[in-house]
Amino acid sequence: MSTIFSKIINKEIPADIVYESENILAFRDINPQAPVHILIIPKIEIPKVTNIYGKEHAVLLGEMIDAANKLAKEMNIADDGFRLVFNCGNHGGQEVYHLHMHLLGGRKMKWPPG
Ligand code: DGP
Repeated sequence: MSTIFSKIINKEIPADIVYESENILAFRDINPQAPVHILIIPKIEIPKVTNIYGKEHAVLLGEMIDAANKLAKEMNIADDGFRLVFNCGNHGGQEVYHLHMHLLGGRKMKWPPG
């Protein structure tokens, strides 16, 4: 089932897009939890982590990590470090069922997460 992120991919609703390629899109989270909070998503509709199959999606996931590294450098958070997060399902705190990787940085993160 399509989500609000499909509308962002199709440019039907606005988003602060910071990176786009044929396969992925990255835009600023509407409710940022850190000075830098970007969502990196595949353009194809994969609901959540449990729908990822290594052989099929390995290149796509690699591209998402490449984008995170590129954006982290651009936003000057690469040296201090950052956090990449996939929330999966109810206990994982997932709200939008279109796969997305959170890139969080610009402050010291706590562990364990809440
Ligand atoms: P998660 O809880 O992992 O499913 O995170 C979903 C994130 O998506 C949440 O941090 C808020 C963000 N979000 C939800 N709707 C929109 C939207 O319409 N635009 C943007 N930019 N972010 C959104």
